[in-house]
Amino acid sequence: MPLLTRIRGPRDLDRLSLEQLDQLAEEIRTFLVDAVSKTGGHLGPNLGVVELTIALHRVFESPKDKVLWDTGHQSYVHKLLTGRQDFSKLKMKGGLSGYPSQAESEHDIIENSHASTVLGWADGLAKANQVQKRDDHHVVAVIGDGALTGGMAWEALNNIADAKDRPLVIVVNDNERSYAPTIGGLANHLATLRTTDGYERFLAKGKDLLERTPVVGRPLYETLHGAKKGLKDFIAPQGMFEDLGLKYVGPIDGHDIEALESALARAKRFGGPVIVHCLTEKGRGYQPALQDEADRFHGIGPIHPDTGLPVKASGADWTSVFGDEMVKLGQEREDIVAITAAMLQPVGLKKFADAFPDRIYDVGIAEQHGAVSAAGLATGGVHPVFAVYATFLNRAFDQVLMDVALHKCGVTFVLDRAGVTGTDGASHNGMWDMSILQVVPGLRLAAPRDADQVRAQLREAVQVDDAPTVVRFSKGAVGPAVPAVGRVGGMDVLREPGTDTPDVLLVSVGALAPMCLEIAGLLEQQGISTTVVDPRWVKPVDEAMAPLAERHRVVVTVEDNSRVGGVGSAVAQALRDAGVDVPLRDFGIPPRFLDHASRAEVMAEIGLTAPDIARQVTGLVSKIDGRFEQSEVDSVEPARD
Ligand SMILES: Cc1ncc(C[n+]2csc(CCOP(=O)(O)OP(=O)(O)O)c2C)c(N)n1
Repeated sequence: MPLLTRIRGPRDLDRLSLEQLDQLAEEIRTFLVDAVSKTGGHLGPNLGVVELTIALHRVFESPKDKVLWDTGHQSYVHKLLTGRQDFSKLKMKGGLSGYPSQAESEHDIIENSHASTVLGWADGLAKANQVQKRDDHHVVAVIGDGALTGGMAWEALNNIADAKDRPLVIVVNDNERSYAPTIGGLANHLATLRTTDGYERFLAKGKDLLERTPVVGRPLYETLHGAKKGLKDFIAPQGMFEDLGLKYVGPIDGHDIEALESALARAKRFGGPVIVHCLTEKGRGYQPALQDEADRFHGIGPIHPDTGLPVKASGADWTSVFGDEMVKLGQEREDIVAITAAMLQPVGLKKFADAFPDRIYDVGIAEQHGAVSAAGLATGGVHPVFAVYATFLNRAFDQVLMDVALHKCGVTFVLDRAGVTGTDGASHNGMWDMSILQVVPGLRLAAPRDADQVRAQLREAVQVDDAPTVVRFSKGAVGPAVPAVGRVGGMDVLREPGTDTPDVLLVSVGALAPMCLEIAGLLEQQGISTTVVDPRWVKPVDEAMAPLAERHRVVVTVEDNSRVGGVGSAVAQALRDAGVDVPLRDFGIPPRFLDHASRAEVMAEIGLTAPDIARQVTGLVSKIDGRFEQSEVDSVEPARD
């Protein structure tokens, strides 16, 4: 009789025997492999936390107690145990989110999915419990050894440790990996803890042994126990956490439900901040994941469940174009080094790392540190290329501004997954970079439109040695080359208007070039002549932009970035500064958080499609010169599939 389908909420776990809990764990693993192989998602991390999640929900009473997940990619089991078992549309429009989601469940609290924040959240929630005297409410935060490499986690620990009487349980989910094996001194420390027979276990064993020794036994045990810290460090070097003032429990076998429950129950009773160190295995129970050296199936697309092989062969993508060019640059220039924040493979730096193992730095999930360290590297005479997802650069804004730009450091930031990414939801869209970076003095920002431009602009970027440069590109497959038909200033002309008195100047940003050409085609059908220009470097605005704009009746900008403060705003400002009064219309992402759905669905929902934009531009032209009837404007929008 299957158990999983009978679990409607965490309290249904209470009446299960240990044996049944083990059966449930097995059912959950089967479910995860079956479901996630169809939709794609974070398989490896979830396979690793099955027992841990069961134990957490038996010991704590969610939602009264707050069970918090760092990053949230490992919350699928939590979803299953809190009434969400329809995974058929995981990460798809209308289906379950790939992360915790307040809209989905009262059991979900944090949905940011940017790593290393959970301890800050836990600190705040524990303070709120204390200040409101809710003594029977608990806060438990689960953080991976990877997320623990982030500075924010340590800022929080510093605060958490300050209040000895404020209960807070921190579960370190130690699987020794971020995507790849976790790096650094902290990882080494955890490894020492992992391999040492825990102090608690030593004491238990010792007590047992000594108590069986008449006369000297008991007093000796007491003396040993009294010696406490020195002895503890001798037996199990848990010093770092305990020195901070945090009770340390562990290491615990993270796949032994009974041991987990016992440790968590003790931690819950403790009455102060306590760390429960759990050892888990990423990809547990699924051979293809366990055999995947790169990342244990951290995040996958649809796969054949029996083999773990992808259903669709992946074509050339933006990331690999960048990765291959980096290897060439590395061969040509010994001063080029690369940085990743715990995402070597996803950002395309694996080949570079293999070719130049002494010139790659994995800094951990530490984007801020990565940026400052890059400033140091540049000041020291080399040229760092820091490859990072666009959304995660948000973390390092101040460092880009105050360390890299203010110090005129030649650092190149390569922003992968820029623009709408879709299925990972609000937090993963790279839709802020071109706004926040606009304000950075001296920074130059490139938005390549195709693979050739990625290569060319990366090369241009690493030539700049006295200012930050940024190259941003999209997620997924890179389309065919979009050839230039001319050049104005530093800008590529992608389409000439075919008249000396053109109507529209369409400024296309990055990967949206094919869509912009389609818009121009639709406009032409309406008799609206259009120049399409790709500025290539969108910051600073090219000096040729204003004179070019002046020759048109309307300027239209199209970007996959927030409309607020993005390229459109910058172009508008440049035109104003130059005294050019041509009306400008800027198309981009509205300033709101976007629900998860496919990229195409999101783009359609926010009106970033060729027909939508063409229709609006037709309306605008019509308003300016009264050329069209409303029915003609409406007709620009062909029926959608
Ligand atoms: C600020 C930030 N940088 C990078 C990432 C991408 N990322 C998601 S999960 C992950 C690894 C997390 O490792 P760990 O915390 O140990 O969890 P595990 O997947 O091993 O369970 C990374 C780097 C992120 N979510 N947030």
